[in-house]
Amino acid sequence: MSEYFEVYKTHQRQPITRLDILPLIDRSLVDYEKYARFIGQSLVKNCITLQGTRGCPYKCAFCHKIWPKKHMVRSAENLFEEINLYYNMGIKRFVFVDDIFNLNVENSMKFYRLLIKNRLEVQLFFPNGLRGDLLNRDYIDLMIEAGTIDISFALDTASPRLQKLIGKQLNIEKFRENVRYVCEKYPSVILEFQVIYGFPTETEEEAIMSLDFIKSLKWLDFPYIHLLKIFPHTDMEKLAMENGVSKEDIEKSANLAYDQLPDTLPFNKEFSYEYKVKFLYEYFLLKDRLLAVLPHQMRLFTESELMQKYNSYLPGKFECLSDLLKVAGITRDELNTSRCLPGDSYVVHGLNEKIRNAFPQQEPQEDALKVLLLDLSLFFSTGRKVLYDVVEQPIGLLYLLSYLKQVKGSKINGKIAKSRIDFDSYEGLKQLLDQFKPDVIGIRTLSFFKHWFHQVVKMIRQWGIHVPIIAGGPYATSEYSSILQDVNVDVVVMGEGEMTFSELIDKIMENNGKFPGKTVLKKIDGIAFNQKEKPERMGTGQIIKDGTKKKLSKEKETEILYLLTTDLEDEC
Ligand code: B12
Ligand code: SF4
Repeated sequence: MSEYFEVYKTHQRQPITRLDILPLIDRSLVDYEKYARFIGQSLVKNCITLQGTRGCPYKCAFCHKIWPKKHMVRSAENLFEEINLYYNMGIKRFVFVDDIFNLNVENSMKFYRLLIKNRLEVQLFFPNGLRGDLLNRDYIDLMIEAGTIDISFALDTASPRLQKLIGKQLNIEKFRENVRYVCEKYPSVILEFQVIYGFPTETEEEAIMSLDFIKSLKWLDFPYIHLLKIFPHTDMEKLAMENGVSKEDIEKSANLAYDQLPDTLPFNKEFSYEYKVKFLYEYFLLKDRLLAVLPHQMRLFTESELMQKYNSYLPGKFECLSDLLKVAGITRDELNTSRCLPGDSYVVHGLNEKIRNAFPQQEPQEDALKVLLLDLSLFFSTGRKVLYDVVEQPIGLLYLLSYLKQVKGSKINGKIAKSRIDFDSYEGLKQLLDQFKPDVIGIRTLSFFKHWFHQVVKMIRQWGIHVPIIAGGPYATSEYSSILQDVNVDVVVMGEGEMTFSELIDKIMENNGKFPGKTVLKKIDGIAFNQKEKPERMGTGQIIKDGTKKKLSKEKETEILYLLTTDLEDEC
């Protein structure tokens, strides 16, 4: 380990147990009309994404467990209040990012009843999973009566042995009964389904069991077979290594696209290829299946939404529904319906203004601390094409800034910017930074984008910006000690961010806008930092010494920008 590197991790921060104390997030902090052009995880545009619960008591080995073990919920009334606010603005579609929204049965049922009692004609989406074995028929009936039109069920594996091995412990029979019930009684509900392929020690028979499980369900709309990706610092990494997978293969697999076969799989390439072909031809592309599911999908979604979904789901590129039908060998006449939902359905005109009216702004003071929050969890539109390429609203950053504004008021001038949406190139990011001139930068990303994250922070430094950089969110939480080897990152916030980030900002303000010293940092729960003195920051042509910035000439800056941009586009 380098003589310049020693991580100091402070005490773990206690989770917020009553989520209702958090303010309703101030969505006027982002340009919602820009998001209306894209679908998110839910497959619809013109929606509002919410988080209803935090924390999870389960122990799935592949999970990053960025939230605490205890499951915390927003009360039914608090959720209803937020939904009602947007419903009155004309929004009808609401998406939950939760993994296990239904774990607290009582509160979630109360929430559905509130929607029904108040006659809110909403559409609810649960694209990230409900725990399928915890449902029962009454619960399912109620959630669908309340407006649920999309549910994702995560089976992961149909093998009881593997269920045990990966710590998921799903009651497979109960799960099967519930998914079947939805398929049969509510064929118009869009069903997504998650299976993982390639667990350590998984046998070919076990993999086939999962495929057969899918094939037994008539019909699933979007069944996913994810190739197992083994992420560092997860229990899956330990499990894989205990079962003979080498560290080297794990590291090599990290940079593969989601459709490339990693060497960590316990199967040979032929089997994997046949498996994929079977899945496609014996299920996904079956004419009967498509003829059954497409009319429902077309009734619920616009053509543009459907095409964005199919393009994020399959590696190909469909311009319009006819392309998809051609691949499936289906004519328009064979479908019971000829048109998708009209393109302007669910559009709310003047949404930004309506949101602004609901969240009146306090003008920041002239000397307010400028806090820029960047979400780097989407490559630029010119970058590498990846599966699951959907545009999610940056609700993590909205939570941070809404809370900060609540406690600091006009002393904060905050801005949120998301890659591809608010800046779609390195030049765009540079412009944004030049205009806003932040005093502090906070960044969120997923481990999947880590190389890009480090390139971006390096560039920020090379542009001569030496304000504190605080990393938070999924990548920072799961890999805090690797992230801190990057001299450009000052501190990492782990897990839930509101209280920790706000305390850090407090200390920066108390220190006249400068980053606090190590003695102060050590008293802030929930962070990690490098406690060794760093070497001088090495930006191209730019060195920071004792806080004195040397300015680059304009020509040099443009030259560096050009070099870095060409370099980086190869990376992504
Ligand atoms: C929505 C979602 C997606 C969406 C959108 C992702 C995106 N662009 O952000 C989609 C479907 C695209 C997606 C994809 C994937 N996802 Co995902 N996803 C989620 C999910 C369900 C919700 C995220 C969310 O909005 N949370 C709610 C908000 C409020 O939380 P938050 O953003 O984390 O913010 C809080 C804190 O983290 C912190 N914080 C956040 N940012 C910052 C910044 C600063 C400066 C600070 C101080 C604090 C801070 O404070 C916030 C408030 O407390 C999470 C699980 C979860 N329940 O969080 C997984 C999760 C983020 N995904 C995960 C993974 C692994 C993936 C995939 C790689 C899946 C795969 N097949 O392997 C793919 C990535 C592929 C791709 N092309 O992007 C992991 C990430 C682990 C990691 N280390 O990166 C998670 C945590 C699931 C898990 N438990 O393992 N995902
Ligand atoms: S994958 Fe979902 S259910 Fe499993 S431990 Fe993670 S958050 Fe919990």
